[in-house]
Formats: sequence, C-alpha cells, structure tokens
Amino acid sequence: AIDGVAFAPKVDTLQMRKAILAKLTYAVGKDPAAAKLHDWLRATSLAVRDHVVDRWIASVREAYRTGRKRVYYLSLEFMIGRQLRDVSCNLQLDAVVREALAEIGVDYEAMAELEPDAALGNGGLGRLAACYMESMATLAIAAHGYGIRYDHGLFRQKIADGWQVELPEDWLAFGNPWEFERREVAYEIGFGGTVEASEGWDGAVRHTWKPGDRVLAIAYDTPIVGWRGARVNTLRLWRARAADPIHLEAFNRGDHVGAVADRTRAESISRVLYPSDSTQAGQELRLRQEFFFTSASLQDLVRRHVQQFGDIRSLPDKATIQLNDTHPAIAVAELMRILLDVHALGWDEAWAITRTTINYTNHTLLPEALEMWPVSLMERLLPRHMQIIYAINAKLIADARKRPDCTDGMLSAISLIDEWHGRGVRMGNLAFVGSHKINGVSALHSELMKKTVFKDLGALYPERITNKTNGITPRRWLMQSNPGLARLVRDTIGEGPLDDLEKLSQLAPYAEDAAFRERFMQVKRANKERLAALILEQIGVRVDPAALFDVHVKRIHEYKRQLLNVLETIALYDAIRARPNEDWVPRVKLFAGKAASSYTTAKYIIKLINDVAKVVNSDPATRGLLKVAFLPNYNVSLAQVIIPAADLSEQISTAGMEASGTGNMKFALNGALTIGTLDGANIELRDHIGGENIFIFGLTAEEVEVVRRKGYNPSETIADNPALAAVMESLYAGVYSPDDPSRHRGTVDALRNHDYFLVTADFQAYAETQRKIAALWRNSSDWARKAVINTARSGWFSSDRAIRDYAEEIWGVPTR
Ligand code: DL6
Repeated sequence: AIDGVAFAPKVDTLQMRKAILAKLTYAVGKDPAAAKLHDWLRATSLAVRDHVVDRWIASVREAYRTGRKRVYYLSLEFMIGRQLRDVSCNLQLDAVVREALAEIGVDYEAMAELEPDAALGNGGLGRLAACYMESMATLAIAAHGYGIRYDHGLFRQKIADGWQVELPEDWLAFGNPWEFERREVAYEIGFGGTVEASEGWDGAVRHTWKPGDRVLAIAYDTPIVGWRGARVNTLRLWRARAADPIHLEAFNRGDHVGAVADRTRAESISRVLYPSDSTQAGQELRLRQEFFFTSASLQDLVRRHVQQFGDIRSLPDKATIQLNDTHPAIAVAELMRILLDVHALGWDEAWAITRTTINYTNHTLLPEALEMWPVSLMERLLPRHMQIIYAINAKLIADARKRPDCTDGMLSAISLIDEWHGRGVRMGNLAFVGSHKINGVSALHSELMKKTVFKDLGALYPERITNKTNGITPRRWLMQSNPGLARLVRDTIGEGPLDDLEKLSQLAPYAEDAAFRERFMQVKRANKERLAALILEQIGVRVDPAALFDVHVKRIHEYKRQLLNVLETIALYDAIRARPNEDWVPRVKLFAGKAASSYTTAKYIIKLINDVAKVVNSDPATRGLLKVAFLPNYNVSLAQVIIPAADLSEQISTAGMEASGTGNMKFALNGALTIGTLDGANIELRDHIGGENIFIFGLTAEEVEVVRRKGYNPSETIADNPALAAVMESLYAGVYSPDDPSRHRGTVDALRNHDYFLVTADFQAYAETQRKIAALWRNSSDWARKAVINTARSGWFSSDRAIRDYAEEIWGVPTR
C-alpha cells in the first residue's frame, strides 16, 4: 500500500526477514533453498500474523475489563478476499515485508497472487459485511462477526465457448494461516424432534425441546485488524461436525459407507455456500445452515454475557445484534427459546430483551429474494421455534386489532404467516417484529421499504425504520487497490484522508490545477496498463490503454441490466460500421460477473456478451475503435485491479430495484465517472459529487412504477427507434450466433413482449448519454477535472461513516 505514514513500523526489514525465515523453517518445515512460492506465502503470512496476535489479545482483554457493550454482526456471508495485503497495510508493515522478501529473493507480487480469495459470499451483502467488520475494528468498536466457515466458497467461474461453467472453489486446499481453530468452543445445534410441556415450580408452563438429531458447531476465529491496528476484532465462523465421528458397530459389520453417513450428513451443513444472491435458495439444507450458525452464535454470545455479567437480563445493555438480511432472522425465535426455555424468563421479559437487542438490515425488495420457509418444513425442523413464532404472531395480530384503522388487508400483510403461497413463514416480517431498528441501505431503498414490503408493519411501528446508506472501506478500495492514487493524495493534501476519508474534499481545488490533473491521469493510465496486460493474459484480447475503459462489473442479473449495455454496444458497433469516418472515441467495453448457477437467463446474457465480443473483436472495420471483453471469475481480487483502471462506471439498474450498490462508490472513489440511473445510492452519489460530474439518465423509480402499472408496450418503443430495431433484428437473425442462429431469440422475444426491466424503455436515453460521454472524453482536461472531483467528493461513502451511524443511532456504542 502506501509508504512513509505517520508512525514508524514496529519492526525493521532485518527483523522481518529473520521472522519470515524462522517461520519457513520451523512452522512450514522447509529449507529456504527448496521452498516454493506457496511456502513463502505461508511463512510470510505467519510472520505478519504474529503482529496481530498481541493486539488481538489486548483488544479482548479491554472489552472484558471495561465491560462495554459489544456488537454482534450475524451474516451468512463474508466476502473477505485476500488477507495478507490487507493486514500488512493496516499494520503499516507492507513496505517492510516487501523489502524483506526482496532481500531473500522472493517476488512479493507473484507470491501474493497465490493467496486464494476467502469468497464466503455472493456479492454486495457479503462484501458489505467484510467492509463493516474492518470499519468496526478501525473505529475501536468491540465487535464480533458470526458466520459459516464454508469448505467451499463461491464457485470459480470459467468461460468455455462463451458459456459460464462453474467449478468448485477450494480456498482451504493449502490450509488457512489466518484462522485459529477453537475445538473447545463447540455447541450442540438441534433439529427436529418433539417439544414437551410441563408445569414449572412457579406453576408456569415450561417447554423442553427434545431435538431428533444434533450437530456440533465448532468455532474458527479470524482476527480482523482495524486501520493502524486500532483494534483487532474476531470473526468467528462455525464449522459443522457430527457428534460421533463414526458408528463403530456399523463399520465392524462391514457397512463402511453407512458408518460415516451421519457424519457426512452433519458436515454437509458447512460444506458449501449457496451460490444465489437475489433469489431464494429454498432448500432444506439452506434452512439448516441458517439455523445452525444463528443458534451457535446466540448460544455463544449468551454464554459470554452470562459469564461476564452474571445476569441474562442485562443483555440489551451489553450486547446488540445486527442481522445482515433475513438469513439469520430465526434469531428472533431462537433468542426467545433460550430466554424462555433455558433461562426460564417469562414471555414479556423475554420479548422485551429480544426486541431491544436485535436489529435487522434489509438488502432487497425483490419479492423473489424475500425469504419464506414452508410452515410444514419449519414445523418438522424447528418445532419449538414454530410454537414461538405462532405466539409472537398471535400477539402481533391482537395488538394490531386494537388500532382504529385496522383492516383485514393490514392483518394479512403484517402476519408472520403467509396464507397465499401454500403457507410460509415470512422471515422479513419475523425479523421486523423482533427488532429494535430496521434499516434500508440507501435513502431511496429505505423510503421504498416503507411503501412496499414493510408498508403495514412500518405504519404500525414507524419509529423502527431508519436508513443507513452503505459504505466501503477505503483501506482496501483505495490504499491497497490503488497505491498510486493513495500516494498522490498523500503527497498533495497530506495524511488527513487516511484517517478521515471525508478530508478528500481538500483535493477538489486541485481539479483546476493542470499539473495535478496530469499526475492524476498518469496514475489512471498506469492502472489501465496493468488491466490491459491482465485482459491480454486472461482472454487473449488486446486493448489499448488510451481507449475509454467503460466497465460493467457486478453479479449478472436482469435488473442490473447488462443487457441494456450490450444492446447499446451492438448499436454502437452498427454505427461505426455505417459511418467509419466519423470521429469515434475508442472504447473498451469490459464486463465481469457471475450468474447464479440456476439462473438460465443470466447465463444467456453472459453468452451474449461473449458472442458479441467475438464478432466485434474480429472485425477489422472497428479495430482500434471498439473492443468487448468479458473477464472470467469476478471476485474481490479482480475487482481490486479493474476498479482503479475504469474511466466509466456502469450503474444502470432499473430504478427502484438496486437497494444501494457499493461498486458505484468504489468506482467514484477511484476517479471513474458514473453513467447511472436514479437508483439506490446513485442518488446520494449524485448529491455528493454534483449533478454536473455524473451522467444520470432514464426513468425514475416513480416513473417505473407508473409505466408498469399502466402497462408498457416494448414493441412500440422498438418500432419507433430504428437503431434499436436493427439491433433486435440482428440478434434475432443470429448475426452474433451464426453457429446457432436461434440462440438469442428467447432474449429478443422477452424484450419485445414484456421487458419487465424496461431495457427498451431506457435505451434511447442511455444511448444519448453515452454519446455525451464520448464528447466529454474528447476534452481530456474536462474529463480529468470531473474525475478528480469524483475522487474528492466520495469520502462520505466510507464505511467508517456508515458504521459511525450504526453505532450512534442503532447500537448505542461509542466510537473513536
Ligand atoms: O447492501 C449491500 C448490497 C446492496 O448494495 C445491493 O444493492 C443489494 O443488491 C445487495 N443484496 C444482496 C443480496 N440480495 N439479497 N437478498 O447482495 O446488498
């Protein structure tokens, strides 16, 4: 990352070199003469890790000594990425590590590339959890992350003949130097079985859940280091283990497979991350995963609390729980079960504790992503929890009935049980009623939440809904991924922004300084050269670093509208061929992203991008003017190379559908201009960087709603737009799929007939905006001015700001 920061590293190069060599010899067991890069990576990671541990232990002790309130962040996903560079950067050890390895003769860059990404997440929500963990440590909040230690994270994506192929990911193949196994921290997690009711000593009815089977949750701890080592928090991930490793009796009988069947079944819970983001996973195993990690985490935090403070009743004063989406929503019922059945509290007291301890973040309004578990499955798997859910529901309905404006429609909307789709438990409603605060992730999203999914619950409990616009950590998304820009910032305005990203605003006056702009664009140019080399190496496509890098990277989803970009790319290609002598701006259209394995339409979009790339890239008529590239296996590490090299950031979702977006923030921070709709946090981005420095187009969320309500006719729009009509015809005719002319007809038909995501409706505005962008690009000093302003004004999007907001307004914990 960046060198020469304010405080001196605690270790010099000689000491680091000795430490690495000692680790190589005594922990890895290798002779330096025979060591491979993997061995050096392990030795280096262990040497750096030593600098974490003392701070970690001190942080834990401090939390016990002061007895302060802790934050528990429950998330089914943590998209962490690589750790060596992150930890070294935050501890200011990067330069020392580099020098030590150089003296030994090890190539740091090549070595660091070998570290696998910890990809325990699908996309936005999981990456947000990772940024937030880092910011909580930076702001010295005593926080614990809880999740699942999947053996296999998000699949590796290969592109074969233009199609996505999913391969298993194996991040633990070479071991994980960043984690500490805690065999002694193990909890029993029950499933199924029966519930017995009996009379307690006080005459009250007590329930005892007798699970039919049990799985063990074993803790694995990863230290999370804050900026400048301010604090080191713990990310505790659970691994599932069978209570009995083998049935000896079956084994002795010769049933060797049956002898380990229970073990295989139990351990499947933490085997693999479900690879879908915006659709419900739906399978029983997924529900088991959700309950497994939620129950283990609650048992763990309750145990810690009782051990430290002696009385469960003080839990809300000393602990606050944040549910990252509905995946851990069963926490509401599980915490109630623990309070009622284990700690023998009365209902009202248990409910008050639950409701003041838990908070819930909603990340999507897409109906298909709102979790709903069949009542029959819940009754079978979690019978005691269903009893509790019914009891919560009965009280909720009874309270609502007391209101003068109560209607049947309202009761049906707020109920925890959906009666319309074959009886299901609405996990969003459960999370809502059991929470102190419920937040959306951008201003627009929070408003829409009040008008749609939580319209009736929001009317009943208006004080509960709040907004916390997402943020990103500048350590990973500026200092580590863009050291050139970080250095330029520091040389120009000093170290202020390193500790408070909003101080980047001091850079704004330099947008008028030609020499500064030149240096800014030189950094961009170097980043583009690095990306161009990567594109050539990965997919064999040669792109010109002088061209406009127009970048669309994120999960592939219809609402994110990669299709709109592709259609416009084809229209541009047609135009260049029709008018070859016009002054075209050379452009590279870069795409990357994974499609959920079951999402066929998204997979066709990937194939279409690759089909278009094949035709465009081999056409001499557009050589040097247009290139299309799809980079496989988008992940955190690839994002760290792509984002600093982008000139233009594509944030073009159908308005009202992207909850926030965080890619939009990363690009702006790195000096890319945005082309975007008024969706999610794009709106706040515009407000911060100024309407003149961002390219906004298309229908607003309100207009989308009106157009859909009235009934939209895409074929009329297409007929009125000759360029778009020509694109549709060429796709239909198989111009881009000569080997299978009908391949993209389904896509065309869907657009012509309903176009739910309003791609055709926004096409003209998008195309016109792209031409304005080309015009601006021709004026390189104006472009650079706006690029500088984008960086200067995106400090507000730091996850430090977001976490400060959570700390003050939701959790009630102090920050540094
Ligand atoms: O809040 C983080 C992130 C938002 O920025 C994205 O807009 C949103 O799509 C994403 N949601 C998910 C999971 N979707 N579901 N469920 O990643 O959250």
